[in-house]
Amino acid sequence: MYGAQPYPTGSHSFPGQGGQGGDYQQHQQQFAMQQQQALQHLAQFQQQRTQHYQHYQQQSQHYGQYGQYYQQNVFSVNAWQAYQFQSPNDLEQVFRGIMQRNPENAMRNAIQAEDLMNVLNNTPTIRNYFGISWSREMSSIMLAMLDRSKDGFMQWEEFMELQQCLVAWYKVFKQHDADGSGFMDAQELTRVIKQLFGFQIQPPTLTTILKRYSRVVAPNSRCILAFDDFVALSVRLRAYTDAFRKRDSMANGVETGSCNFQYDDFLQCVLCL
Ligand SMILES: [Ca+2]
Repeated sequence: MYGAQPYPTGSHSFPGQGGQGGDYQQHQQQFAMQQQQALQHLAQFQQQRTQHYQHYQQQSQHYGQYGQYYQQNVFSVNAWQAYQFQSPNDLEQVFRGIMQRNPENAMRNAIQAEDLMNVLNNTPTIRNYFGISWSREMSSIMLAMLDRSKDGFMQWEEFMELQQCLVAWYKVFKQHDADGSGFMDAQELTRVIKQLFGFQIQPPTLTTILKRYSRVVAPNSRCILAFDDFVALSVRLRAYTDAFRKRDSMANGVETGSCNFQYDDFLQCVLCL
């Protein structure tokens, strides 16, 4: 029996108990295989993450340089410091606290849009920082933006990255809200989209954006935007440009500025936000 096995196991294989030795070895092989599969999954995940960041670092001929802004600003702020926590652990405690309230969340180690809304609205330091009330709809949009695992849930890493984005965007917003009214001017928005975020969009698109996201006030029919409108716009601009870029590059190896969408693919891209 031992002779039939490719690798003699010697004293490690319970001499005299051939059957059990075989079971033990089988278990060991199974365990090694599972371990290898887990390692492969981890390597795959790390590779995807690296590709994702490489994608944001790439120069984009047709759609602008948002990647540079993202790298330099989103990762240079400290969300937990902005929220006046003592350490990142305090922010993680808030996340885990809300997660544990729903067994479905705890099972997945993640939260849902309503939980995100509750964290933003009910954590005093976070609420004071932004000074607005977040809607369920906005929370869904923000969750979808960073749902890299595509499971409809927000894991801690995705949550943390969203907080970094929000703080970075809020700093930009405040810089352009000179009178501290809580609104940004249309001209400022145009400048931020083009010069800071670096998206290359045409005047008719800007007009469309203003019609959809701004409100008109007296005097002189000024167009102004609130912070949550600014976030909704920033999320969609980023996500749709990203979706477009991916399909453009995939089709040709280089960006052409145009791409083909299948009907269902298109619906999935827009309906998830
Ligand atoms: Ca997720």
